Amino acid sequence: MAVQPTRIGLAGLAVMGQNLALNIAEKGFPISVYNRTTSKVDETVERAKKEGNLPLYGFHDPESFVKSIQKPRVIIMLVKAGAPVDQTIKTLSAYLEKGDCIVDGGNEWYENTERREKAVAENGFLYLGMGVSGGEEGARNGPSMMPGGSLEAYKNIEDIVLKVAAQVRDSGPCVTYIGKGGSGNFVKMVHNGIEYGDMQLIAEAYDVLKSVGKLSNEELHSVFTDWNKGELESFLIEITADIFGIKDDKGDGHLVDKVLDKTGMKGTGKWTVQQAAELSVPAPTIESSLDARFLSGLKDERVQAAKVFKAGGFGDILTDQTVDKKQLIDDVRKALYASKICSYAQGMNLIRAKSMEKGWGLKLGELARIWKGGCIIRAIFLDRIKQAYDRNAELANLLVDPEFAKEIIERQSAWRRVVCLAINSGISTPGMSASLAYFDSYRRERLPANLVQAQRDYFGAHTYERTDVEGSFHTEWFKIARQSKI
Ligand code: NBP
Repeated sequence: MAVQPTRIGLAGLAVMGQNLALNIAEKGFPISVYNRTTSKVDETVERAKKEGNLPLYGFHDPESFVKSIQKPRVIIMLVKAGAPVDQTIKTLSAYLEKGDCIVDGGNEWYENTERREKAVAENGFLYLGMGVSGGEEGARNGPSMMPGGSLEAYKNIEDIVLKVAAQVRDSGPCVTYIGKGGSGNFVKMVHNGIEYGDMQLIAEAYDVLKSVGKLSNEELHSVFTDWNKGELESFLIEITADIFGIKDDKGDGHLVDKVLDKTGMKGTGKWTVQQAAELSVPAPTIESSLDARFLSGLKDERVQAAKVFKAGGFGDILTDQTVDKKQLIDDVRKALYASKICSYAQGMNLIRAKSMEKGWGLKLGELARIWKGGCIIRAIFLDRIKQAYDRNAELANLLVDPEFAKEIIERQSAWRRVVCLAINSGISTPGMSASLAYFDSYRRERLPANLVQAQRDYFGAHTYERTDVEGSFHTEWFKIARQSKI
């Protein structure tokens, strides 16, 4: 029990809540904690003692929890998104007072945050939707945080989040006030969509190197370790290198080979793709990474399909050509980097489109800055994105930033070689192929869309525009085509 009122409260002590509460306490902010199931309160208090007698105080009932916090109160909720958030708000609201702030730190759908911000305002409470990235480790030692909603609420928590967030040399704490309404949740959602893209592209690089290049796990460990020293340096490349180094403790060989090829997901990637479609923003790399997860889920069907095609003489890999390993490793690195540029270009453009629709005024360069540390997509590459938007905040697409354009041109031959090799070998590289198609479509002045538009006008009188004369035109295609045959 705290003698003095605590500075802040946190409700929801599962993986994220427990670790974030300890992080806040460690930074010197006395914190009250509460969880529906009280054993988690005791567990957290125990950890706070063990981890250095941190100023963390546990409460088993919501009333004493809320009343232990200094006014205006700030309470972070870290419970499962959806109904549990509504329930927690209801429970806490009974004891809150005008001017108190509720902060949802979960992966919430942005419209739920906007609805709740309005609803709690009726009682005089302020509301923030704050995406938190970095998983368990990030929450404990410094996450990237994306708070959006009431600016006044942000001001009440700013001193805390600036200290609790990951700190990156030369670019500061990985947190900033994102913008109004549900913008913090929206940005966190797209961050997760980009994360899906990154993971898929890395998995494809692995598949090509392993299945076509015949690299062993030891070789893969050393390739990814090496890649993590250059332009691909990032958390995801680093953990991938670690994974290839881990032996199976239940048998021979490496653990990665025993892991079932079936990916789980919680929904933020799907929301990102739905939003891209809603806003007519092309996001093929992120979409292909979601489809790849869906296809991975069809494990039983894939096992049956493999049997059907094996019986028809189709092996797993369609070529046994020997490749120059050194050249392949270099090509795959370049293909991965170029594809990554496309994926981030899509994510950033999706955020910009939403920002324009909602009038959020989001600063894309600032987002790249706060993703540089603490979060799952943290990478040296984000510095280049920040610089691109610093050079030109209105940049239509990262692909046309002069630095990125140069990098893509330098890598495009290698990128095409990898995609062709994969196609000829029967290895699917949906992320790399979709990225290349995105690049090849975006850079072309004229696409075959003229024919699609002519077809639309032919069967549906949808009209078309011309390249040489202003206006809207319709042609009786059928009549003319048939008459000319008579
Ligand atoms: P979970 O998403 O697994 O949620 C568990 C917490 O929700 C527990 O504290 C649980 O209380 C509480 N809860 C539930 Br379930 N139903 C409740 C209800 N009706 N009323 C009150 N509390 C309820 O926890 P998490 O993995 O720590 O994630 C928290 C949030 O952070 C989620 O939105 C998640 O998407 C997001 N996030 C997670 C990660 C990660 O790596 N795990 C990373 C980034 C963001 P109980 O103990 O009484 O059941």
